[in-house]
Amino acid sequence: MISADEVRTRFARAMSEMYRQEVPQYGALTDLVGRVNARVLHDDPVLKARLEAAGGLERLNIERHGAIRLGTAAELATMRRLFAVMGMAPVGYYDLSVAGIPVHSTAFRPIDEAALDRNPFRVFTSLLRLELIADTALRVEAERILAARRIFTPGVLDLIGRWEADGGLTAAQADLFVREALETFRWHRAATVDAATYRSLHDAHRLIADVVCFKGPHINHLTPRTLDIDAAQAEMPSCGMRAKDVIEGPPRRACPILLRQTSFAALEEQIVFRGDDDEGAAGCHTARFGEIEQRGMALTPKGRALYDRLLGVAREGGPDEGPYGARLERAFTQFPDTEDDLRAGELAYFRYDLAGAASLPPGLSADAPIGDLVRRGVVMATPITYEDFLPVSAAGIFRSNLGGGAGADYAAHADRAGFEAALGAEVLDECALYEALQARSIAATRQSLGEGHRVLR
Ligand code: OOG
Ligand code: NI
Repeated sequence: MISADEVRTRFARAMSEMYRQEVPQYGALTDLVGRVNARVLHDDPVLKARLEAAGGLERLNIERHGAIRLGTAAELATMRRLFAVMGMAPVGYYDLSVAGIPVHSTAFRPIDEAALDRNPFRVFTSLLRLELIADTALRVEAERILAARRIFTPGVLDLIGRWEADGGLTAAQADLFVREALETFRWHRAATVDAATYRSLHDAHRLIADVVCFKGPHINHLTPRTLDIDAAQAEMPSCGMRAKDVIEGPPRRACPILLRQTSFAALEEQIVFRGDDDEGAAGCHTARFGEIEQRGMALTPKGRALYDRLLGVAREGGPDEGPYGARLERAFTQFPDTEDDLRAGELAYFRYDLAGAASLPPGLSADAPIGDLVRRGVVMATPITYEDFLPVSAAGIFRSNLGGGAGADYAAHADRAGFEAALGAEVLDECALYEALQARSIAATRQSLGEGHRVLR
C-alpha cells in the first residue's frame, strides 16, 4: 500500500506540472519565488538553520496551495472523499458572502505535523451559494445545468470506493488515482452552455458563470510560498506580471504572523460556446491567475481578535489618513513584534522542545511554568506556522481576479451548518489543531525533562 502522504505528494506534483503547461506564467512565478527564497536563505543563516531544524527546508520548494469552486452539495461531498485518499481533511469555515461573493468555503489540508512536513498541499474549496441569486428563473437554470454535469471520472469514483473499503491503494492504483483525479481539475476551453446563457449568468455574478458554465472545477491558481513577499512582489512586473496593488493580510513584520498574499491578474482566455454550428461561437473568460504567499505564525483566538481589530482600523481609515499601506503599518504598531512578547501575551502558538540535554537547573522542576523553563534556557520555543487562510484576504484575492464591481450586495449570512450538511462532515477547528500541537509538545518536553532528571539523580 502507498501512504496517503505519498499519494498527496504525487498528486501535487502532477497538478503543478499540469498548471505549468496550462498557465506558463505560473512557471515563471515559481521560478521567481525560487530565486527570492534562495537569496533570503543565503542572506539569513539564522532563518535557514531554523527551517532546517524544523524540517521545513525541503517542504518549502514543493509547498503549494490551489483553489477550486464547486457547484453542488454532491460535488463537495465527493471532493471530501477524494481528498481523504490523500490525507487531506476539511479545516475551517469561511463565509465570503459578507464580502459580496456568493460562496462559502473550507480548506482541505493535511492536519498532523508529520504529514504537513512531508507535503502541506492544501486546496481552498468553495461552494457556490445559488440560494443567494435573487432571479429565480436564473437560479433554476443554473441548478439544472449543474445537476447534469459529472465532474469526476468513473475511474476515480471506483478508486475512492476501493480506498474506503481497503484503507489504502496499491502502487498501481495510486498512479491511476492521480491520473484520474487530475482530470477533474483540468481546464476546458469548451463551455457547456451557449453564449446567451453564459452572458446572463455572468451578469448575475462573474463567479456564477465560472462555476456553472464549464465541465469541471478547473484549478484557478496554484500558490508557491515565498520567504519575502515584498521582494517577490517588487520583481513581478519585470517578469511580465501585473501584480495586485496591495498585499493582503498583515504588514511586513520582524515576526511574521498569519499569512500575506498577492496575485497577478487573471488571464483572458479564449473559450468556445455551445452553438448551432459545429465550431461554436468564440468568447473569452477570465478565471485563472497566479498567487504567492508568505506564511507566518499561527495566532491564538486572542491574537486573532487583535489582528482582526487592527486590520479593521486600517481598512476603515480614509485616504486622508494616508495610503492603505501606511495605515496598516500604523495600526499594527499595536501588535507585539518579538517572540517573547507574543508568547507572554498568549497571542501566538508555539512548539516547545528541549533546548539541549534533558537536565534541570537547581530549583526548577519539569512541571514549572513553561515560560520559566524557556527563560532559564532549558526549553526552546518555536512559532507554529499558520497553515490556513484568511477570509478578508481570500475575498480580496477573489475580487481582484473577478475584475471591478465584482462585489454584489448579498444579505450576508454565514451558513456553516448548511455547508457541513453539503460536505457530509463537520469542518475541523483550526485553533483546536494548533492548540493540540502546542499542548502535545509541552507534555512531551516535560516528560523528557522528568525522565532526564530521574536518570541524573
Ligand atoms: C479562492 C480565493 C482564495 C486564498 O489564497 O485566499 C484563496 C478563489 O479565488 O477561488 O485562494
Ligand atoms: Ni489562494
